[in-house]
Amino acid sequence: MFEPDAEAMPAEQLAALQTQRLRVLIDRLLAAGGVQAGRLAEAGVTGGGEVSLEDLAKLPTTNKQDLWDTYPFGLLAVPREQVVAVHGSSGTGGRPTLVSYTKGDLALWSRMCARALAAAGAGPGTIIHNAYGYGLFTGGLGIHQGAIELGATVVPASGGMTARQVRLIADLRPEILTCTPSYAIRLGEALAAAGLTPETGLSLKAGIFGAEPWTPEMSGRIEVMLGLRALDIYGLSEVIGPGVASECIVAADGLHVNEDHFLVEVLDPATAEPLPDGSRGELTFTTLTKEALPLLRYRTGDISAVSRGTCPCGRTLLKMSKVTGRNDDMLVIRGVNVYPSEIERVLLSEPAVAPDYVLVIDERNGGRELIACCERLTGRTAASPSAGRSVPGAGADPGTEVGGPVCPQDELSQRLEHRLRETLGLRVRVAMVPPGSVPRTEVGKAVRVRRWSAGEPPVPGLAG
Ligand code: DLL
Repeated sequence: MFEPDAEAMPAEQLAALQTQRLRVLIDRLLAAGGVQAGRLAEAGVTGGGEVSLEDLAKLPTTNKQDLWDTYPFGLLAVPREQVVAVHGSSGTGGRPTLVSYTKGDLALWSRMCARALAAAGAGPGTIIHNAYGYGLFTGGLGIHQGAIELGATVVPASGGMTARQVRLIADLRPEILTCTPSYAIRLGEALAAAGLTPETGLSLKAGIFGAEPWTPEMSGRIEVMLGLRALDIYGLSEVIGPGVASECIVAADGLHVNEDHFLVEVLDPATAEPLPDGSRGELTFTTLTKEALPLLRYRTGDISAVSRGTCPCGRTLLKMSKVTGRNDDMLVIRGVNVYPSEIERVLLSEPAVAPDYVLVIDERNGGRELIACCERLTGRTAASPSAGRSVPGAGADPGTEVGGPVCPQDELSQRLEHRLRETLGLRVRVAMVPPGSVPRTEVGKAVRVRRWSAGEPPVPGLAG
């Protein structure tokens, strides 16, 4: 553990620390004035001293709209001159969400990312290949600063230029890979094409993947392809970036939330009422110690559940389950609500299907038909199981079809269509497209859903 005193703190001590930090935060918000102070005053809160953790649900919330309304610096709780960096995300509709950091915030963020790296087994000197994009996106620089804080050796590969990344991985032999799960697949394919697989001595031991939803099925595929343990890391620009929560390599069954700094609640997305542990709802965070942009009860839109208890790794920090999607990712197809991740789970449960896919909403004839475009797995996208869970069907010679007895395309599509209808109650057309048709992520987050309203299909190889 990077900060064992905090990460393995007894529950009562943690609650006392959170209470004390919450009170200080409320005093700071009131003193800063602006939107959050106004809402606190409306709720009748005049000072932090009167607030306890039990009162949290009565306090006002914040959301992305507040950041947009006050763009770019309206929610600052420090003088503008104390901001040493800004980051953000391009966000929905092209509107950037910008967030600010003081020197103290950057130091905190580095420690949170150092915790995540240490939880994956990294330590001083461990070589970390960081393929999260560097720039306004928080992934690249967040992990970079965390690696330095830990004393590890970071390779700032950033996203894209995959051939160069293959070369760097071959030459520098990193143990840890950090990137989005969709880019891990892209990299795995490129490494395999260059003859670098777990069998030929790929050096990777753990991967820290996040920034987009990914299922356990996707995780299993990545583990087989790259011969590493695939761990999840979660975060969002508004709260700090990556490092809000991350999985440990010991248990790898949920993400430890750094709740000494980020107080977490799970709310009913419709009513905003708090939900009990174990129930899935909207993750809501209060940043207890951030200076430039402290946020009270920030509603993320991300769906997950939390559970408490001491982990075999020794951490007492509660765990959140994998984020299955965002409120606004939900597709409504002929009255059925479905998250892309639910479809992913069904598609990837079929060993003959490659791990990349794209969902097309066909709106050409005034309707809303859903088409799942998948590729058949070939030797290029397969590798023998050597670490983690084994995936049936993996391990073929390059260039051969894998996935058990070769079945015709039509039969495979029909099987998947049947399974999707059984599991989700949804009629989905499954189109098997030629290898290489599904667009690969070169940088950043995968776009899993595309609309088709007129003209050429959005996925080459997809017939009308
Ligand atoms: O994606 C921060 C990050 C960078 C996290 C690198 C992990 C690794 P934003 O660009 O602001 O920040 O996007 C935040 O991405 O609200 C979620 O919807 C989604 N997201 C982030 N991590 C995960 C994850 C970064 N592990 C938004 N699983 C969040 C599912 C994730 N979704």
